[in-house]
This record gives sequence, structure tokens and C-alpha cells, in this order.
Amino acid sequence: MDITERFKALNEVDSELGSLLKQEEARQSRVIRLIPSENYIYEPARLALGSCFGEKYSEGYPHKWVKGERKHANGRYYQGQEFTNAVECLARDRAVKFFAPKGMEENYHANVQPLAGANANLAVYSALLNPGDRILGMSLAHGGHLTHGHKVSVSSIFFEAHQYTLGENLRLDYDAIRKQAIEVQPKMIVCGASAYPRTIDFEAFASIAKEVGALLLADIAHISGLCGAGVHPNPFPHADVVTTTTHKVLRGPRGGLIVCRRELGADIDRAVFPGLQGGPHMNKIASLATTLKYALSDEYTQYAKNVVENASLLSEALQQRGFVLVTGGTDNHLMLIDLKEGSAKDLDVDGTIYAERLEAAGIVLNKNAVPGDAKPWKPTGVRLGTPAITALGMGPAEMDTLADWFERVLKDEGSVTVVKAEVEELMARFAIPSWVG
Ligand code: DSN
Repeated sequence: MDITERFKALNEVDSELGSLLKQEEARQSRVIRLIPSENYIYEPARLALGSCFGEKYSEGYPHKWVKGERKHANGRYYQGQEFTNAVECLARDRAVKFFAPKGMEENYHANVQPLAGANANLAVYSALLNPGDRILGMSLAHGGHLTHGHKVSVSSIFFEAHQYTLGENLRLDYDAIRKQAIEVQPKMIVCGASAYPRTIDFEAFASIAKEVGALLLADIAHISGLCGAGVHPNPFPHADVVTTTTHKVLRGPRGGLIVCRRELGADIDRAVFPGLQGGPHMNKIASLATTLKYALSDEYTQYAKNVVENASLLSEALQQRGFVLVTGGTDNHLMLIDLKEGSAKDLDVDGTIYAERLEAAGIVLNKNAVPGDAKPWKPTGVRLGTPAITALGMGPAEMDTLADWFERVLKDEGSVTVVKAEVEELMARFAIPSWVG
């Protein structure tokens, strides 16, 4: 039975869910996806997600740790693991190959079981820190992530979290971070971001971490695909541990991944299971394995280059139309429009209003705080990125059209209906794969 036939069978037994699936697929096919953390999953990875591996319980690992060394002995608690073991090893080996510096793969270990990026970070903290230890991470308001020590996250409830902010030019200020690290003496420094459009200097972070005797965690959830493909500097060999989600630029299933120096592997594994999680989602791990095979291909490297090229073109086209971007542009896949400045300055359109108006026109992104926002719940910026539109095959011409739509929707609310029709026309040329027929 092909996928469309399977959907019909589902729809026959549950037309309520069937209808929601159809409507969501139709919505996705009509709108332009610019949320920089979303993507179209690599098709074979989507197939693996719906496979029989989803029904297998596999607590444990395909190996045992004996005196810090991984031994090929059964480390599972349930029987029937011949093929799940092979799948997990495949995913792990490919993850190390994608992220480790060439020729140094033996020095690294991967754990492919975290259910999400936040869980991966928590696993790293619980593996390598004691409750109450100090961490130093990037402030959420300046582009960091909740799990880097934000006050509502367990990362600041279980640990003593200190936060660094951007410098005056809204870029990472390594001298200021160094001074703060010397003052705070953290046990771990966390670098990486959810809303930072510029290159991260992992070597500079590692030198600060070394000076204060801290471990360095690089959470590269947003840019991991770019790092592995060589389009952004790689955190290894500088970081001790790298975490990422697997569904952003990487184009895999939703989930988390940890890669670390080999000697930290036993502690990381124990923290993930049994420390924080039960049975891994083997369908997600199978899906990740095939995503990583794709990520290691020349085709993916070209995709990653195109993502950055499109982001750069889009940022130029927006600035030509008077938009002000945080830091004046981008080095990676995302950008932040500051609506307090430039052509948006006197229009009384904040991040929420603009994101909603763009959505009405079929352009989907997210409102976002920009550095300096006094009220984080009323952000004055929007965040957008090119991973998904690049996966559909869009290029320079579409970046220009997009910037044009951004300008029209900003300046003239009445243009929304016309732009929506134009967006639908464009999306009809870049059809998303249909599963509902
Ligand atoms: N929600 C993710 C993002 O959009 O960046 C971060 O967790």
C-alpha cells in the first residue's frame, strides 16, 4: 500500500483525524515557511518515522561501558534487539562522522537517544555537573535558549545560572564574556543560540573555558547542519560536548543528539538513560540514521550552502527596502528584523502585529525579542530564516519577491489579500510532498 492509500485507510476509520491531517497538509502547501527552526523533513526520514521500529522497546544501549570503554556486549534490558542495535550504531557512527573533525572520529562518542534538544542539554548538565554548580550561558533576550540558564528553566533552578549578553554592536563580545567568566568561575560555559545571525567563534569560547577551568558545551541546534557541512565553523575540536536538535537545518525527525569527547561518553549515556529517559524512540533513531546519511552527501552540502546564500540575498533585499536587521545582516540561515528602526519605525507595527499580518498573507515566521526590548512579552522584532524555502528549491528570484511582499504587507495592510493570492501562486510551483493525495 503506498502512502496515499494508507492515508485513505486511516481516514476511513477516523475521518475526524483524517480531516485535520488534510487541512494541515493543505495549510502547509499554501504558506511560505520562514520559521528558521522548521524545515521539510527529508522524505526517506519521514518514511522511517512511520516504520515498525516505533513499536520496539529498547531501554539501554547496543553496548556496555566497562571501565570507561564501550564493549560490544548486550546493554539492553529487553530481548529482540538484533536490528535496533544495528540501527542505533548506524545513527551513532554517522553522527560522529558528520560532526567530528576528519580523521579524529575515534575520539568522539554520540548519543542519539535524547527525545528533544532541551532533554539533550539537561542530560549534559546532569552528566557533568552537580546540582548548584555554576553555568554561564547566553541570555534568552539576546538570542540564547531557555535551557541555557533562563530563570523559568530547570537549568537555572537546579544550577546556579549566570547569563552573558551581546556587546554594543549586538555581536558576541568575547572580551566581556571572558571577564564575566573570570568573575563567575562557572563549571560549564554554554555557547550557541536560537536567534543569533552571526558566526560563533567556538575557539574563542574554548579559550575562555580553558582559562577558567570550565567545560564547554556548544548547543548548535540551529546551525548543526551548517557546521557538519562545513558552511559554519565546527565546534569540534574546541568544545567538550555538542548538542543539537535534529529537525532544523539538518532536515531530520524531531529529536535531540549529543556528541562528546569519547571519555565523557559513559557519563553522558548514563545521564540520558537511565538518568532522564526510558525507552528510546527507535523509529526516530532510524529516521535520524538515514537523515545523517543524506547530511554526509554532496547534495546536502550544496543545500547547506544554498541556505546561507539565500539568507544573505534575502537580508540584502530586505535592507534595500529600508528594513533594519539586527547586526545589519546574517552569516547563517536566519535574520532578525528590528521594527523599531528603519522603514517600520513610525508605523506602530510591533512583532506580534507584523507576524499576524504576514500570516494572513500566507507568510509564516515568528515574533521575536530583539536586544534592547523592554517588554519581552511584547517583542518589537520578527525572526525568519531560509532552511525550509531552500529545501523546496527556492533561490535568488524568490528572495527578491519575498522582500517585496514584506515591504507591501508592512506599509499597506490592505495588500494582504493580494499578497496571499501571489504567495499561493508561488507555492503551487514549489509543491510540498503530499501524503493525503
Ligand atoms: N523552538 C526553537 C526555535 O524556534 O529556535 C528553539 O527551541
